Amino acid sequence: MTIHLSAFRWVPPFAQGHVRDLRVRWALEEAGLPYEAALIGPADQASDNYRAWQPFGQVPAFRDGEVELFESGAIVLYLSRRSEALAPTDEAGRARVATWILAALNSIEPQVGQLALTDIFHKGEAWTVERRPQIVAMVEKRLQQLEAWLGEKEYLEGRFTAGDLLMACVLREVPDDILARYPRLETYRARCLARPAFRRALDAQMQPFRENAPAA
Ligand SMILES: N[C@@H](CCC(=O)N[C@@H](CS)C(=O)NCC(=O)O)C(=O)O
Repeated sequence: MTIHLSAFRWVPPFAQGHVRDLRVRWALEEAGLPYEAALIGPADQASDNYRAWQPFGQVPAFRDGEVELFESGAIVLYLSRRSEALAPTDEAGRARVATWILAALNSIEPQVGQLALTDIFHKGEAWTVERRPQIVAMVEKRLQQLEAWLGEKEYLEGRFTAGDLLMACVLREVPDDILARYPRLETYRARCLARPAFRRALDAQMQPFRENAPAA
């Protein structure tokens, strides 16, 4: 049965390459699973039909004939149990991958997301000028801890897993000047993002944006 993944037909340039279907596209590419993108726009997002698939009207949503899922983390976790490219096959190894998926989304992304919010949507506003140093300190604390865990390893559990995939997606949103203070993490992020599967996923997300760009 064909895998369908929802994605936006078009988003403004600042969001292009950063929409969360990218995480799932990347996982599918690593796993070698073909899929079709179900491209949607604002009217679809608000429709009952789409809300039955993704209750919040967001992307991504996923179906493969066996399951219907939303939440990029849940989808990547599901895929990690179907492909050795994304996780070891033993229960202990799978549990470690789930741990890192949740660590990326629960322990690192909230801080990184706050920083992105202040820098992208509220840049220069008085309250962000005051608050930003505290947010940066929170982000840096987590980066320091993550770097200590990574040590000399190439990936969080030694080999590449879906945990690295999500961690790299989260680290992608950390401003370069901040990540540069953590050279091992900087190299780790670059190593993950250099994977051919990531490049293919990114290109696949960008293609409809190129095709559907509004006329100038
Ligand atoms: N926790 C959700 C977040 C999904 C999400 O925030 N999607 C964004 C695009 S990256 C979206 O659809 N935004 C439009 C909206 O919220 O209406 C996930 O990881 O799947």
